[in-house]
Amino acid sequence: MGSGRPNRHGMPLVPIGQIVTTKWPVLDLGIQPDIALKDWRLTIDGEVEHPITLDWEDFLALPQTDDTSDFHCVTTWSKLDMNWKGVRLLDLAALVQPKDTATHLLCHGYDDYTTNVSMEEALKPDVLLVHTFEGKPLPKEHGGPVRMITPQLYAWKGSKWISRIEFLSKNKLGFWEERGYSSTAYPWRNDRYSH
Ligand SMILES: Nc1nc2c(c(=O)[nH]1)N[C@H]1C(S)=C(S)[C@@H](COP(=O)(O)O)O[C@H]1N2
Ligand SMILES: [Mo]
Repeated sequence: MGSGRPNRHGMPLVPIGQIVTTKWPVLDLGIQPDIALKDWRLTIDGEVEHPITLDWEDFLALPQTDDTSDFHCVTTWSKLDMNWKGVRLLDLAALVQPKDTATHLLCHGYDDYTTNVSMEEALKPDVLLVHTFEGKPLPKEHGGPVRMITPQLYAWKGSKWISRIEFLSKNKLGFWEERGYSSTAYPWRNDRYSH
């Protein structure tokens, strides 16, 4: 299905070993935390000049980005043309000002999930912390109120129910990365597992 057509980055629309689905499966660790908007907080800290904790109002006051991108799950399904609204990680980084020593992030979820992303990947303009999907609040089972998306990496790099972004001066593995999944997770290189 359209695998010969390139995506907007000039890469094959459907990466190697992936199959397009129109469904949206739910993957989690068996916990779907319930976070009321009044209790929601996002902390950004670690190797940054200005650590911050945002509440819901602060978050919505930041520049909002609307974008349509694809979602590639390592379990081989890809879902195309997903419309999102949220805040670019790039814009959050501008607020906290990562130090020169920052090389990676470790993203933490309210379910104690963790996943690592290199600065180079995290600062791509389609990496968003989203609160809206197809014009409606992001459903809890998909990580609402706010999750991260990483359209150019396998989807496990996007923490659902994101609570903290920790900038790091050296790479640190997250939940799946410690269990044999790739630290880099690049779909167009079939980069699923660590070696
Ligand atoms: N906090 C948290 N984020 C998570 C996960 C999780 O278990 N907890 N699962 C990851 C995995 S393995 C995938 S494939 C995607 C799935 O997102 P979805 O359930 O919205 O399809 O979320 C990722 N982010
Ligand atoms: Mo996954």
